Amino acid sequence: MKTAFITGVTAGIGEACAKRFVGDGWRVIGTGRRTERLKALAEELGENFTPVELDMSATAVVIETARDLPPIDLLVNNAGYATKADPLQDADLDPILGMIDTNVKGLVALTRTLLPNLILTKGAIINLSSVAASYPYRGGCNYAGAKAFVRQFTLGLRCDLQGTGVRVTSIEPGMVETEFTVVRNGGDQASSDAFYAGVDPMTAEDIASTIHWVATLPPHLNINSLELMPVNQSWAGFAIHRPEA
Ligand code: 8X3
Repeated sequence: MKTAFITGVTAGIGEACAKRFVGDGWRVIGTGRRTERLKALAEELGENFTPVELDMSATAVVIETARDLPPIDLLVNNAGYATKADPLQDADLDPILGMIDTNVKGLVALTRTLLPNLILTKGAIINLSSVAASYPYRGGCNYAGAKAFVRQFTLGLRCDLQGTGVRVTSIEPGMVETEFTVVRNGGDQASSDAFYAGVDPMTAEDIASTIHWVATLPPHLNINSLELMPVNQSWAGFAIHRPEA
């Protein structure tokens, strides 16, 4: 039986991944901060799901947790979030630094600590980046910067792991309707609903299916990066400011 270690399983893409992999006969070790949700997921998924309470911003605990794990075939670095989309000149610094702790430092600490384990199993690493890694937008510089780090970390890690058989993939979704925008907007469900209204956005299950597909490809095949958007999302042009003469 294969084992996946998935971070951030208490909602959204992480939760959908836990369900998808357990449903396909994998053992899943899933982390999250919210005890009640972990408990509910454990009840739903049964003995092949092991819940681990973990805050990815607590780097020392992340390292300790990763050191004690049994052999892992797949690491899904899913945990992460975005802070409010305020222009940096108007934004509070503390939430931004906290987001970098989770989205960047926690991910690096976990991956580094699990590498000997994954090299032994010739496993796979799937990192959740974002379209924001490649396309800037107003109010997104911190989140986009963190996700650009994840993308480039993933590609560089492929070079480091050359010859080990370990596969590494950056998954880069656009609009997925989860708690992502509720969290980004400080708990404002109505503004999240408005953001996704009429878009027919991607679902957490869409991304979980993609991750499952990537993870179960033949071992000689590596998807380096995979960008996904709902059909109704694409790109805007450059913003041009023309000061009045
Ligand atoms: C977030 C992607 O398109 O919702 O990772 O800003 S988008």
